[in-house]
Amino acid sequence: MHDPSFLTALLKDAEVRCFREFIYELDHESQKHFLRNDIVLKSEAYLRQKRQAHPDLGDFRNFEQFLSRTQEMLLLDQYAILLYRAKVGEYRFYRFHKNEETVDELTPEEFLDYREVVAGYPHEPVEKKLEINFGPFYSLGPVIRDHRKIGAGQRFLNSFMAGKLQGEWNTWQAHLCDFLKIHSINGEQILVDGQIIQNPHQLFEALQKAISYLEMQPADDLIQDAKSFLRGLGLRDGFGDTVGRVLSTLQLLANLQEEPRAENLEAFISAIPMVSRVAVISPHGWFGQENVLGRPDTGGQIVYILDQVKALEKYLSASLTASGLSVQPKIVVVTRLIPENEGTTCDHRLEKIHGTQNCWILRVPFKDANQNIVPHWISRFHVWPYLEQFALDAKHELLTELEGNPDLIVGNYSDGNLVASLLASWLQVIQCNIAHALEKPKYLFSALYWKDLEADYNFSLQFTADLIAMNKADIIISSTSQEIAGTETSMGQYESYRLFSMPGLYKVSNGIHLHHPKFNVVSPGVDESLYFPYMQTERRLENQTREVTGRLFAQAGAHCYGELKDPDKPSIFTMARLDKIKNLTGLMEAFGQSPELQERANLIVVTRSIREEGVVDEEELHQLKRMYELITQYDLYHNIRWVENSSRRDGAEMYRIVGDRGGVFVQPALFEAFGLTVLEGMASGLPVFATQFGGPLEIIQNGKNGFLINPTQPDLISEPILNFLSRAADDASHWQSISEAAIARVKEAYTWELYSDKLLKFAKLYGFWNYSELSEEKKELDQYCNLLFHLLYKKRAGRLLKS
Ligand code: UDP
Ligand code: LCN
Repeated sequence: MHDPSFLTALLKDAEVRCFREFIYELDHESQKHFLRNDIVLKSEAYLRQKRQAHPDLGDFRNFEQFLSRTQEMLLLDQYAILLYRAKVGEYRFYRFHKNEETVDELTPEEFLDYREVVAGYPHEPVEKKLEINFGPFYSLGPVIRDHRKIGAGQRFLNSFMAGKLQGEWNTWQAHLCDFLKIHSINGEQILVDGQIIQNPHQLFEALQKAISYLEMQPADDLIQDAKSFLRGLGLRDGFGDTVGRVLSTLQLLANLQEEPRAENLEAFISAIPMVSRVAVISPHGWFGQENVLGRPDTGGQIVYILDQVKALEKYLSASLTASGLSVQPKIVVVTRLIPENEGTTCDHRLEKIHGTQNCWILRVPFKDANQNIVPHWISRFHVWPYLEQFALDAKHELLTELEGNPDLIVGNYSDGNLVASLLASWLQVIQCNIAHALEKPKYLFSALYWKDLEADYNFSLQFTADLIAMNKADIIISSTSQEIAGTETSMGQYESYRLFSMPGLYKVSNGIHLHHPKFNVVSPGVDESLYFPYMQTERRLENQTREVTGRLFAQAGAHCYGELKDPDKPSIFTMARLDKIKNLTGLMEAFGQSPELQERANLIVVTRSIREEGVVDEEELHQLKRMYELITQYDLYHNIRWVENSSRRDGAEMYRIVGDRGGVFVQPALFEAFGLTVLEGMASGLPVFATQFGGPLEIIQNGKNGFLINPTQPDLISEPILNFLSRAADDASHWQSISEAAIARVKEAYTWELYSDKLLKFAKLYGFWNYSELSEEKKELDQYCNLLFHLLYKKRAGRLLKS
């Protein structure tokens, strides 16, 4: 398409000229590939200069908006190539001719080609490239058309299936009737007895008789006495524990036959028991409970899973009891057994999860090519060759522990999701994926420069595993909606798998279908027994407060660094692992460069280790050294404290102690997929300053219950904190109102109870859909994924496996 008016439609005349000037300016930089943050910051600087020269410049809103929607810009001799975000989950690709001032629209493939050329790869004809395209497998299924509803899979499926139950009565009512016959718990048939009830009409008859009978009984009576009558009609256990509950569930089912509505379907599916055994997969390991917080980038995952299983068990126990079944749910977390345990329980086969009745960590070792157990910890970037055998071994162990198939398999992170895919295929069980953090969008240009990064990161394997697992998954739980399809101006984490190329390996033209109802936003919560508001003093332990206060502000020794000259100032508190992406060094630098901020506050940094000998990871080690350099460079020894901690209980008290003293929490990550510490800080009542890149953008409503910061430049971090602390010093109610709003935000939107309710409803609903409609389409998709796994993934992974 040749469209000279494209820019003029979007920009005013003066703005078109500025756009050209801006490109002219960028042309003088050595860089040829710009990403959005760079584009936005540079265009702001350009406009500032321009305004200085021309104070009457006028309104440039369109220009700013246009560039803030430009996600990437490639500069070639004649062209500027733009990746332009048209709306959530949708891109356009434009080629701007520098001299002619005209614009063409490019195909996505053409854009990928230009990107490879700018990155220095020789042009490879499209015919020679391996293309991966999942598009055709989704052509028949339902699609969420409205981009605002992406990630609301459960709501969509409810309406979709209620419509089917109404519109295709015969077929879908038969599906529903048959679906209710296939469930059993501990080998015992529940819900509908297929020997007695063969079709929807017979089911309706039975329901009418049962309802009439139960209506005459006292609602509070246990269902026990009515059981034999119901069984005679073909209605077995699982509809409720009391007469009132059974009556209400049977009425819901009868309503579903008479007037199928989405609310009825949701309420009915929620009431019936379909899940009692769950397998949670997190292979990477270093998974424990005491002083084991994972290794780089799996800390939050472990915290999430431990809280998740506790909440799921509680929810399942209550709902199984309410449905009249005396069954104890069982949840098994499958992870890696690591013989070199460094004093932890990581070499124990089985470990009960604290605070639960029947949840376990089951550890299965990795094996090498000779089937020998691998003894040492392995970074998450190098686990790939071990996963198939791990899945096979885990399958046997899991079946023994659960005495049968799980009802649901939940994968975590790329490795866990791949293993969950294999297990779900082998056992024919519903698979749920949780990404936690997709590495692809986290590491800039990780696909484009995969070859340079391969030795350290093995992204070719990780991204292939991601593609397989996310397409095979029945349901995908995301923590925020931007994780799926991004925002008006930024790309979603799953979205980044839709179109990309790994030069010399393959090109993905359609890697993930964001509009599929498999996506559902189910945000995690915080453990309310650990993270509660600082002012709830009656719940706090005096001796813990004293001990942790000493550790944070005064104690000397090998586990702390820095000597505060004025410990009574408010604290700027941060806590994270020392990964580069967490950008603790960025915060230290911002603090170092701002004498005003040092005047107002102390900086308190908490990490797992502050000594080189405690660190196994190269990246972490580098960050650790950089922290010491910065402290020296900016002479911060008397303004900072850097403290070790690996206890969650003490970590929780730290937030509260900072709250006591009018401090704030800062999460300065360059990118954060979700950010549990943001929730923890807010739940404790701290005003939180968190990165605008990733999940916090959705957790925090900027200025209302916290603040979003751009962590890419020191002054962009320090200024908003300084402004807030200055205002709070003059007006204590400002601090107070943000603190209260933060607590309220977590309470209303981020609880594990809400999480369990949403996840289990969705899994059950999906189970019904899967049973009724999906099988053929899914089988084809599974076959395609199998091919990718066996022909692409295993071949590459095999090379890494030393015998
Ligand atoms: N954490 C901790 N001590 C540390 C660093 C982190 O207890 O030194 C905990 C923190 O409280 C949170 C989790 O580890 O519960 C980190 O989760 P988050 O989602 O913030 O980041 P991730 O580490 O998963 O990237
Ligand atoms: C991994 C991350 O990087 C965090 O952003 C998440 O909060 C954590 O996992 C839990 O999902």
